[in-house]
Amino acid sequence: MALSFDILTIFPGMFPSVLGESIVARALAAGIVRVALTDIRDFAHDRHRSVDDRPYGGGPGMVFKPEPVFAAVESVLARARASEEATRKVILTPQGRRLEQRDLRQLSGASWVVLLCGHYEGFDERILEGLKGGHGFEEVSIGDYVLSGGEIPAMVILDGVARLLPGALGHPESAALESFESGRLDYPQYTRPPEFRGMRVPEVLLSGNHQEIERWRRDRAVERTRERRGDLVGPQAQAARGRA
Ligand code: 6GU
Repeated sequence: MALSFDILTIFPGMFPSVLGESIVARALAAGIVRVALTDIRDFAHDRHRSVDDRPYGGGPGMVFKPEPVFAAVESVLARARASEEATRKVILTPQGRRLEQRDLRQLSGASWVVLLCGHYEGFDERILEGLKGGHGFEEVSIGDYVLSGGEIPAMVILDGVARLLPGALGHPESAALESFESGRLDYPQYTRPPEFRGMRVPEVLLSGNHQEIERWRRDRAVERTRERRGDLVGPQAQAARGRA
């Protein structure tokens, strides 16, 4: 069954390039994924179509106003596409819980995913309270850095979820074998030629001995995970994966 995304944004024009290339485009063309964009500004009914205003208490930047955001969200939710259990509603802000591969995996099992993109200095807190309390939204961040809006994070989720859907990748097993699904980083990959600027492909990969190759790959993956990402190794990381 297809997964429908509804994306609410004040910058719908940012999306066509991502929707038009690579895996996401293929998934759309194959009918595995559907994407509907809603321009929050279409729900601003004052003379200037304003979606933002200055923060109470002063300070820099602008804040999303409650009325247009609620009107846009409620308009989208009124087109209920799936049962509540099969629906995930996500607000994208840097204050959210940090997205991980297991979240993408879970989202890929939904039938309907609603993504609300923040912008400016953020949402009026009553939007977050109302959407989390009343409509079952969760607040998600894609990492500990600040972007100018939730659009690129929404594209990150779209891409990361689309490629997990059956039929989206050339090789169905590719998704299961790679970094993070296994709790490890990928092993190093090589292709032809066997020697490039004096650097040789490791002999074992040319040996044809599949057992040896598998062992070499596992060892290299474990080694680089330990070296680069100590946070993915050890009892705490194991326990976290168990909860996934
Ligand atoms: Cl979801 N939004 C913004 N604006 N910045 C971010 C983010 C989201 N996740 C990480 N940085």
